Amino acid sequence: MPLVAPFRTSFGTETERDVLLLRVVTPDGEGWAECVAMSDPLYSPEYVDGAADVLRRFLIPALPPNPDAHNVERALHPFKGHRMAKTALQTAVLDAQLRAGGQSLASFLGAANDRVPSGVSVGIMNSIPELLDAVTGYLEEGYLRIKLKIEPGNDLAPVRAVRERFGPDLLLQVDANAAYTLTDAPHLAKLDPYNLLLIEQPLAHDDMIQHAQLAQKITTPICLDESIESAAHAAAAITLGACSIINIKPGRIGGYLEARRIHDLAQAHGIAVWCGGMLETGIGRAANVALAALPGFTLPGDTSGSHRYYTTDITPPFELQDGHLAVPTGPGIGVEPLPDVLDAVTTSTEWITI
Ligand code: OSB
Ligand code: MG
Repeated sequence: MPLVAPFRTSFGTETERDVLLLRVVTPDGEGWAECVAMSDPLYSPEYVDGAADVLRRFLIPALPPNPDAHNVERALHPFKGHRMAKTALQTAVLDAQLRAGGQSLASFLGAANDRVPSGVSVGIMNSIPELLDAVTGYLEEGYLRIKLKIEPGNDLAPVRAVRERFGPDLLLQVDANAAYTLTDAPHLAKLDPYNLLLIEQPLAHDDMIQHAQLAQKITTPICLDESIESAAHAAAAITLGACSIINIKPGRIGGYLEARRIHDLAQAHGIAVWCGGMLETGIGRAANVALAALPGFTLPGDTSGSHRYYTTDITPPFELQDGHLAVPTGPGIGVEPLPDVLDAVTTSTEWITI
């Protein structure tokens, strides 16, 4: 699916997404989920064709006879890694289970809100004027928080320009996608005066100790994304002081059950969480918006409207109302693909019977 505009991060430029959707048909009904793996293993070791392979070869054949989210999680546990593939399978089963029982995912997870505040993740631009135009457009649409992607050489100047143009009240944060090392601490400290909400994943995903050391050297709160692959990682990060905020992406950590565990753990420790994104279609977005409605999600997420990503989404589009997205109320994830749109963008289909 083509993106409305190229999305550049410190790890690469995306112009389209190769989306893997799962449709699970059980005796009780059917469910949908989206795998967030990208085409290339640049954000994480997973990639979409690898996810399809591990699903086909190992994960789907391991499904228990009467699958539900909990027994699927247990059945997939022996397989190391591949959390994006596992999330898709567990979520499709959970959607089927909830649809059969007439319960929404938001209600199942323990949502406290019927709408969630929307932030937007702004890619690295070719020039500052281009960046200021993009941010202006998003603020006019009502986005409540701006996240700037940064990388060495594209950090202080864009942050300064956006802060100067839009003033001290703008909720502003940055995401480095692991582009720095601890030796950059004095440089990253130059972001301190700009009063950022947080800096997301400044160092490598396995630099947990180094993040704790960086936290002693800068005043901007550190938020971890790539480093948090499980609730156990979240517990380690909190204990070490490696972060004071966590970006929860269900796809990265193996599912919505584990996402809820991280939420509960963080809440118990006074750590703020927010819901990240992976440029999802409406299928993945619906589930993320349900999660973001839990009470510990106290910061706006990368839960943007469908048109920030796609001209034509495969579900009815999520649209901003006063800077918020409504939490779906229907059974399961509450949305389904529009058959005609889905057909038009489908490049291949495979049925696997077990
Ligand atoms: O690091 O949060 C990230 C997109 C793809 C991969 C990684 C990231 C992102 C984003 C965009 O920042 C989030 C979104 O709007 O879906
Ligand atoms: Mg990130």
